[in-house]
Amino acid sequence: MRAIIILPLFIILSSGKVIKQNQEKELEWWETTIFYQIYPRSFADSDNDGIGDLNGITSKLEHVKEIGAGAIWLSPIFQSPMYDFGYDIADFYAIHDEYGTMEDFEALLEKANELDLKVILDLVPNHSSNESVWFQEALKGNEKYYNYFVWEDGVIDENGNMQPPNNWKSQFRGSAWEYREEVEKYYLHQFVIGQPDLNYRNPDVVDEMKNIIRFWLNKGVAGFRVDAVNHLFEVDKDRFDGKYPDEPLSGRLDVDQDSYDYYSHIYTKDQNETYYMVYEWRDVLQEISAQDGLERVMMTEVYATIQNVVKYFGEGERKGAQMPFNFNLITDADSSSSAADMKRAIDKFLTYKPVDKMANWVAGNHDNSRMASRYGPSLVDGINMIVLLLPGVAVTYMGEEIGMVDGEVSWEDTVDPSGCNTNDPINYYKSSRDPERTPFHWNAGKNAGFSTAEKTWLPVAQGYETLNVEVQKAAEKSHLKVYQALADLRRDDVFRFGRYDSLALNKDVFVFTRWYQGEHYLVVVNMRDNEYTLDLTYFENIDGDVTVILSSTQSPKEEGDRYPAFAVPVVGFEGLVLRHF
Ligand SMILES: *[C@@H]1O[C@H](CO)[C@@H](O)[C@H](O)[C@H]1NC(C)=O
Ligand SMILES: *[C@@H]1O[C@H](CO)[C@@H](O)[C@H](O)[C@H]1NC(C)=O
Ligand SMILES: CC(=O)N[C@H]1CO[C@H](CO)[C@@H](O)[C@@H]1O
Ligand SMILES: [Ca+2]
Ligand SMILES: [Ca+2]
Repeated sequence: MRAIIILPLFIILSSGKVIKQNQEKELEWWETTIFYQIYPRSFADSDNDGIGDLNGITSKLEHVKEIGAGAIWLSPIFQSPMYDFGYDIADFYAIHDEYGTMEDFEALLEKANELDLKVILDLVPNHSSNESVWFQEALKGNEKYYNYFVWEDGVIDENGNMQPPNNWKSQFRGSAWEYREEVEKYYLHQFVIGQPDLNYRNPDVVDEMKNIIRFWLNKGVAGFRVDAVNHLFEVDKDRFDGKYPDEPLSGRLDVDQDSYDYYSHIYTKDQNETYYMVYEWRDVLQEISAQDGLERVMMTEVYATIQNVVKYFGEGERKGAQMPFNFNLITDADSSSSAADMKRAIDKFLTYKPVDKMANWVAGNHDNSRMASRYGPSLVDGINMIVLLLPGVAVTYMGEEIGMVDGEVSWEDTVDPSGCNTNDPINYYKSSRDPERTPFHWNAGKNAGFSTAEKTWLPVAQGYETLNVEVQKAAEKSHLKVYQALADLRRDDVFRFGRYDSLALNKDVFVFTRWYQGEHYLVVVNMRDNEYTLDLTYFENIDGDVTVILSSTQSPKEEGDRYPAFAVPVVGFEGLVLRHF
């Protein structure tokens, strides 16, 4: 009976135009690479002040190369008063002094170049810093810079007190408006008070941001990850008699009125002008690429509906971002997910993305609890198998290659505004992003080899004595070794061009296949601590035996072990890459 069901499916799959296109297409450097995200404050500290820096990163680039990544993406390195740890930029054209100098950055680029690693910077276009020259000039009444920001009159309440213009809330709680006596107006800040939003309805701001992009591309960076891009535009207030309208309630009852999630952000997010802005930035990237032939990339950070996320790819002739980040492995699945949930989370992006665009896979970043904590340490290899072997670009947040977990950061040590603004010494940790930002674990030495300072900017997470790069390099089997093997496998044509199919074999076991020109692989991830014997012949063309190519750290299987495809045993949380000959 199975043959009858599967046969027509096979014909449809193997006769489609899409397949031919994929097979014939020459891939750009970014389409086959792994992007490794570095949070500069926490990677390596070269001068031992407890804060990571550029020279630290340069000294550790070999690690990035060794694990098999081809590009680094640096979280912001620009001059900043650090109210939001670099996402509040005071000078978009300068390096933050705690991180080093422009010469240090140039040295980093040179070293990266030697190692054939591309460097991507974080562009934070939505806002600048209240300590930027632009904002200071605005307060002094310099009209050019005054118009760089979004200003509005306050309203007088029944008691005669001045109140913010409307109910818009900051992503970090409280009003999104802050009063400045100097100009007797409120300015908009969708994020912290120190992050005044830039006014994208002003062509000068649009030009300035394009110049910033050109400045760094001309220095030799290969592209940008663009922060919070769906917050760029606020609604056009001329459509509302010149006053920004209140946002409606979201209906969520689990959060209070000062919380961002209490409202539905129909006027401050996902405005359609945003997409056109991104297309224009892509034009700037193309302009530089035309000079030397190297394709420059843009990745957009947008937490939005999948329909809105894929709009950043562009429309018809209008090219947009090559990688609108796919956060579904962060937002739609975790340790409580079933295999079916996992399948759905993965299929979501693949289903909505345009057929001729690449998917991308992101399981963690500096804003979300670490992958090993969300999925549980036992699933680290399994999730890395998914991220690195699915069709598309892989993104790794530093530490995922060794399975780093969230650090514990006490209320006293908490520095993230998202945690501090809760003013809640008990529940702050639910909002704080410090746990996923604790220093990188290099070895079992002082401060995990990150720094020899007495105190590091965030405490080092517990357990680093056994969970670190040095230990995992020396071990026979480790997350690091599995990761390296995956990065190698990824170079094979089957993972670059191969077709994809997946199944939830039962409530716990997720399996996908990749095949190309007679090569056929299966990736098995058991998401629970249950044992099973799997029948993999549910997949088209899988019969006879399968051979173990790679197994997770806790797996009892060895490379080369063979099993009949209709009876493959798996232990709890096991991850396997199998080959069918
Ligand atoms: C910038 O905003 C922060 C609050 O985030 C405040 O503490 C600081 O004084 C402000 N600086 C200036 C120059 O307005
Ligand atoms: C944005 O959408 C609105 C309503 O759908 C439309 O009227 C407007 O022209 C669009 N703006 C742009 C820049 O495409
Ligand atoms: C999810 C999120 O907010 N990510 C980034 C968005 O931008 C803000 C402000 O720049 C950053 O703090 C976040 O890291
Ligand atoms: Ca330092
Ligand atoms: Ca904005």
